[in-house]
This record gives sequence, structure tokens and C-alpha cells, in this order.
Amino acid sequence: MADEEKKEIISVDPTVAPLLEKAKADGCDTCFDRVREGQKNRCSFGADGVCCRICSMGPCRITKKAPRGVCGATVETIAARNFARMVAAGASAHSDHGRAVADVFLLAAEGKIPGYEVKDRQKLYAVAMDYGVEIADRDDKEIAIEVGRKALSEYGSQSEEPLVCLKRAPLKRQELWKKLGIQPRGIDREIVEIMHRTHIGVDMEYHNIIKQCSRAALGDGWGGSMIATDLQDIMFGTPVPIASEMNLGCLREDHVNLIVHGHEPLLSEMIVVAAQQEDMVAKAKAVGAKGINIAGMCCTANEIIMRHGLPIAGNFLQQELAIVTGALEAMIVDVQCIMQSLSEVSKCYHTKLITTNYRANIPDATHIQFEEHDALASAREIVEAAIDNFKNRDPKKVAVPKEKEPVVAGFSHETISYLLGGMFRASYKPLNDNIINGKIRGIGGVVGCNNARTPHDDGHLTVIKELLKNDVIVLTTGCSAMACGKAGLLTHESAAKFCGPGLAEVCETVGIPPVLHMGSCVDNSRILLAAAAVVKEGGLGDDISDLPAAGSAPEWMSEKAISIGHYFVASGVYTVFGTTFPIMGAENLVKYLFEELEAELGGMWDFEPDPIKHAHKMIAHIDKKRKALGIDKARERVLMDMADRREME
Ligand code: SF4
Ligand code: MSK
Repeated sequence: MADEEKKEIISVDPTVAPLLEKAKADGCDTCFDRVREGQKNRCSFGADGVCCRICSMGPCRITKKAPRGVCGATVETIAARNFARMVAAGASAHSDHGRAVADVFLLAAEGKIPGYEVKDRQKLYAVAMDYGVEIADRDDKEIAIEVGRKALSEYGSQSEEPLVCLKRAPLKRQELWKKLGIQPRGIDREIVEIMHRTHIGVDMEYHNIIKQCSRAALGDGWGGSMIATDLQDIMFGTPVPIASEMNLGCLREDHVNLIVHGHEPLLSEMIVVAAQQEDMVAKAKAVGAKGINIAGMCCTANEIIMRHGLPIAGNFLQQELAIVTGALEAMIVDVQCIMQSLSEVSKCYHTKLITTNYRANIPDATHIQFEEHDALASAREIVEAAIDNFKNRDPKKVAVPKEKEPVVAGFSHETISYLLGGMFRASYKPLNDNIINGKIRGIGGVVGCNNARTPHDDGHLTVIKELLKNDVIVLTTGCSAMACGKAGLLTHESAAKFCGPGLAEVCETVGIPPVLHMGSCVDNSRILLAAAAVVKEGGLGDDISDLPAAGSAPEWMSEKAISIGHYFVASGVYTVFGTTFPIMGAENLVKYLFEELEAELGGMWDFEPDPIKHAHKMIAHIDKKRKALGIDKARERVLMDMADRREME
């Protein structure tokens, strides 16, 4: 084997290796170094979910010789409690995001804060109707106030009534949730209940713990996250396909560069406005720059690309590398997926790390609190700080990669329906018809993070290319969507290059890319709604679990991914995770989540770190569902040999 072949692949993104070399030369280390050095050896008890540190009699580590904790807890109880706490943390992150959006939405509707408005009236009316808000003979302000109050009350509700948006699911699914007693009530309440149940000496039956996981996770997907998406769309506009670029090559050497990183678009929307103001552009020119360049990172990036066409600098594992380019004046962060090391890396360069949210401070960063009561003033202060920092840039340290790829992003589930059916007949019918006739084999939802323990972006791209080759259309969000964009998968042209003949034909006819960028992490709720719309269209069963569809997070790392995965499962979707899975040391729990849960929920978990096998598990599930629907014969089988495959590469 040649030396290059033996070399460990760190990333398949061409910007990464040269910037890692540069970081080394500049004397700073990154997550790529730490994962191979100080943090190389993982604790297997922690990785397998069999270490309990819930009380101070522990930590208790379960082995064959020591099968119970001090309190007598079994390995299943311990692993299920650890898993449940991941669901709680993930659901709380999404839901706190949704609450912040609902707060601002209501204040804006009441006229108490300037700068935010209703940009999508149709969506306001649609959401109002779902919440039972009267729209006839009322002005938008009144409607928005009532929608805001009702949405906000979903978080703290103490009533036994289920969440409003559950009724967007297919009827059969709603009935199943009711029968199983897993309809979420107040969003916060379900998260608190997980924390209570997993305290020492409360819930010690793993099926019952997982049941509460389902309730809390559904409260995230059909609650906290869905509210965030709905209200963001009303305030900032429902995304429609928009052209832009992805990767670090979008930083511009002759501009003041700002990256907005994190999750909540409340601030980034205002940064966009501030950076376009004439006096700000003039200030940038006065310091010798040609203008102000805003790019995004992680899910904030997905928000600004979808609504403004602003470029994406990179996904989770590239955040430190953006600073290593030496061309970044300010890294502006809010909440979630921000590495603490950014403050250390920025010390090697001139970059100003600016925290903006009272919930998320970082030692040695500059904190400029984002005040939603005077949002534009906060945004201007931040943009000015970036402009002032331009003079500190050291030209000798600047090395912006060339690589960037054109993309089309911003496929909301409403837009997909419009693109498929046209303005007057918006519907999912052409998609359903092409699934039934076999040109499209099924639907894959591939989402989630990067993980420094696996080759950066490789898991996403290998899984997705394998799905496309097998005529599976892909819906994507989060950092997975960015991996796709950087590799040229988010363009119309990619259909001919990467897809099997059936999928390629449909994409070319309808005029869509085969991988549809649907947004940020909270926008996984859009995938739920797309799945519900496909069911409602007819011909593919009467529940989400009947669809030839599967979910995947090949490189997941965050607790939010576990919450997302579990609400997919509890919504009836077979969901495969890569890298590692946090309960593998508890055999019975593995059996329950990976096999038995399907009989209860119609969906179940699976784990497969090898990306090709991972994709084929999804395809096998899709084929199983096609068979159950009686549409397996419709697919014309196209046999490809190795030469055909190489040509498609
Ligand atoms: Fe050990 Fe039980 Fe305490 Fe967990 S709750 S640390 S298993 S004694
Ligand atoms: S940003 S949660 S690393 S997808 Fe939403 Fe990316 Fe995962 Fe964060």
C-alpha cells in the first residue's frame, strides 16, 4: 500500500490540511490536534454509557464483575438515564432557542421593540389557524400578538393538553402517541420530568425511561424546534431557493470579514442590516477595506444563507480554521456548538472573539450583549468593533483558501410543495408518484454535526453519495448540509453527476438538486412536516412509518442530535447514527432501541459507523417499506458494474 493511502484521513475538505499546517506554524492547536493527542484515549465506560455519576456514592462503573451500582442500579437503568439526560439537554437547547424567538416575536408584535416585523403574512395566517387564532377582520398586529402569546405558553404550559403542533402529524401517528401516552404537554415540563425521573431512586425501568424520552423529544421536534422555525419564518421570511457559496474561500482578503456563528438568527439578521448601512460601509472603506463581508458558521450560517444568500464559511470543525486564515476581523458567537478554544486560537491572530448572549460567556472573549430592545444598536456596535480591528490584521499571516463551491440553499417544506406542483397546484404529488413508479426509491433525511473523531465530512458525503447512486433523494440540515454544499452536492448539476438514472431524471425534470438544503438544526422540524405532507398526499400509506424513508446522522456529536434522532424515531422513522452510540454497553437497552421499539413506535434506532454499510442499512429499510406498500415491483432495476460506478464518481 502506498504511503499516502496509509495516511489517516483527517478531512475530505481541501481547506483543512493546509490550514492545519499553518496553525502549527503559527503556534496554535486545534480540535484536530487535541483529539489525536491529549484526548486520544476515550474512557470506554463513558463511551458505552455504563458509567453513572448521578449521586456522590459513585461514579459507579459497570463491568461483568460489578454488574450493579452502589444503589443497585442495573446497566440498563444507568445507560437509559444517561441517554435520557442527553435527550433533555438537546431538547432544552432547541427549546430555549425557540423561546428566545417567541419572546422577541411577541415583543415585536406588541410594538415594544423596533427592527423586527412580519415578513411572511401567509405563514402568519397559516400558523394562526393552527393555533386556533381568529384571522377574519383582524389586523396583523392583533393576530401576531395572539400567536406570540399562544406559542410562548406552549413552553411553560402546566395543562394536560398536548402541544398544538402535534396535530400537523398524520392522524394515525397522533392516535398512536395518544394510545402510548407520549403526547408531550408543556415543552419545559417534559424536560424537567426527565431530570426528575433520572435522579437517584426514581425511574428504574428502562422502557419507562425511554417512554419519557419520546415525550420530551417529541416536545422538541413538534414543539420547541417547530415554534422556532415557524416564528423565524414569519419574522424573517420563509426560505426560498437562493444561490450562494460555501467554504472558507468565501472570506475576502480585501474586505472586513465577520463570521456569525451559533444558532439564533435574532442577532445575525440585525448584523446583516447593520453591515449594509451606508455609514458602516463608508467606515470600512475609510480603514482601507473594499467593504464588509459577512459569512456564517454552523447553524447561524444556514439561517443567513437561506434568507439572504450570504455565504457559509464552514461547518462545526472549521470554526478554529476560519481564524487561522488570518483574515477574520471578528468571530461573533451566540449559543451552541461554539468551541471554547476559539479564544485561544484568536490570541494567535488579530481576530476579535465577541460573545453576545448572556447565556454563553467565554473567558478572554469580548462580551457585547445583544439587546433585543435596541437590536440594531447592538449590531452596529459589533460591526464597528470588527471594522476597527481591520488595522490590526497582519498581512504576513493571511492565507485564505481558494476553495468555495456554488450552492442552492433554502428549501422549506412549503417551497418544495410549490416547486413540485406549481403555484396553483402546490402539492407533493409528483414526488409521491415518482416514489410509487420507482424512479425515486425513497427519501433519506441526513443531518447533524461533524465529529473530530471521524474524518471530517467523509461520513456525510459517503452516505449521501451512496443514497443518491441508489435513487434516494436526500433532505439535509445542519452541518451535514454544509458538507454537501462544500462538495458540490447542492447544485442542479449534481443530479447528473451523482444520482442513479431515476432520481437524476426526476431532478432534471422538476429542476431541483437531488440534495435539498432545508436549514438549521431547529429546521429538522421542516423534515417532519415534509414527511407528514407526503403521507397526506396519499398513495404511500397512512403514517410516517409507512414511508420508504430513513434518517441518518453519520457524524453526530451533540446532545441535540440525540434529541433529534429520538423525535425522528418517535415519529416513525428508522434512524441510523454513525461514529459511536452512547448505550452500547447495555445489551438489553440496545435490543430495545434497535429492534423492539419498531413494533411500538414504527421507528427505531440503529448504529453503523461504516458509511457505506450505514447507507445500505437505510436502503434496506426503504426497500422493506416499498415491499410493505406493494410498490417494490414498480422499480425498474438498473444494474451497474464497477465501470459504471467509477464513471458516476
Ligand atoms: Fe452509583 Fe447509583 Fe449513585 Fe449512580 S445513582 S452513582 S449507580 S450509587
Ligand atoms: S450546528 S448541533 S454541530 S449540526 Fe446546528 Fe452543526 Fe451539530 Fe451544531
